[in-house]
Amino acid sequence: MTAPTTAADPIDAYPSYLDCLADADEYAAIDVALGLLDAGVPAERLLLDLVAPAQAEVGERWARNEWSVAQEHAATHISERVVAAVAVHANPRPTGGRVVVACMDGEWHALPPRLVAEVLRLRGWQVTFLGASVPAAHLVSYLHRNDAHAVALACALPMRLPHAHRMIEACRRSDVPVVVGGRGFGVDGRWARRLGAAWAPDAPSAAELIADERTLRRVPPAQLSHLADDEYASLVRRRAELIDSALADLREHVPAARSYTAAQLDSTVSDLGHILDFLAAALYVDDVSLFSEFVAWLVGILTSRGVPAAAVDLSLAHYSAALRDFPRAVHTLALGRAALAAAGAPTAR
Ligand code: B12
Repeated sequence: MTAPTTAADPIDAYPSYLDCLADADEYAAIDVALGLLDAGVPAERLLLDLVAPAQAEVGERWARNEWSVAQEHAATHISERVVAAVAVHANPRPTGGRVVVACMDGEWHALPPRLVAEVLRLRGWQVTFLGASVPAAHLVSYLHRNDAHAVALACALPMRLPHAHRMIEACRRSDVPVVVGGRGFGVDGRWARRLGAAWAPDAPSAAELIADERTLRRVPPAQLSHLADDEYASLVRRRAELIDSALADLREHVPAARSYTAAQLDSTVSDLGHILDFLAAALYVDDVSLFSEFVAWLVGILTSRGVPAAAVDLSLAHYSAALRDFPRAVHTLALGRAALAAAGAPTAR
């Protein structure tokens, strides 16, 4: 059991709360949270100054390979229970209109928008939380059947941005104003602006924006004229073929790859797909930094797991040769390779 805490501030309680997550001790975690509420800490602060940073730390520990996927899942489950306990404890009654909160299609990070949903509820909105990966058509038909003041869409992974754009447009066609958020739009929301969507960095800003319908609707249009070069669409069409040829290249140049187990093969195919999906998203929003940031992140993940990052360079070089007729893709891959070298990873050729 985790030692009980008597802290009356989320920042003081943070270390012992994190211990509860590390020990997978959900009872102690809920005790910490309810103790803070009983001590007069507002529910909103508890969600944003305790649960949210603890989840970010969970992610860092997973990324550094200090915590397994199982430990991350256990900690996330506890955070979900804590959020539910806080919601039941506060139990505000709605005074405002309905706000629908949902994750983009293919987006499984439901906890961040759940925190946003609870903050909106605490501020009087009647919130319908649709959770993870909502298909665009289903969201639209839901909006048609239920009168909504606004819809809040979450995206944690930049590679989902093309889907995010389709979803934003679908909501617009239903004449429901949209606010988007989550780390997938970039730390400063620059990719939301590129897609022509109102962006909020956090739950309180989202609440303010939703309360100001005029600002929410007055968003500069998307800047996506670069898509006319068809690079993004061609890359998406060739995804499966590119993964196959990159795998064959890897097997030819990295002898160890020829005797990969089924699990190693699966994760290699998944990594090769991720590289292409991030490249496609970078082409979609026409921002090379999206791809370079991803490459730097991938190197960190691989090296902390003892996987040689040189293989990444081999795959980037392969994609670059295969996509030689696509100047934006070639340029993006070249900067990705430079990011790889800057992160200290040896180059392949
Ligand atoms: C838990 C978790 C998961 C869980 C999610 C379960 C759940 N119920 O949510 C599961 C296991 C499903 C998961 C899967 C994956 N994950 Co994950 N995950 C996380 C983790 C550890 C915590 C997420 C969280 O709750 N964060 C806490 C919230 C509060 O932080 P926040 O996002 O910054 O949110 C604030 C603002 O951004 C904003 N905001 C957020 N959403 C919204 C929405 C709206 C509308 C608005 C207005 C504002 C807003 O307000 C919030 C509060 O103020 C993060 C680490 C992290 N730093 O977040 C990784 C992380 C996001 N995951 C990551 C990855 C890579 C993955 C996987 C690809 C792993 C894999 N190989 O399978 C998959 C992808 C699944 C998919 N297709 O969606 C990476 C992403 C890196 C990158 N380069 O993009 C991260 C950053 C981990 C890391 N450090 O590397 N993950």
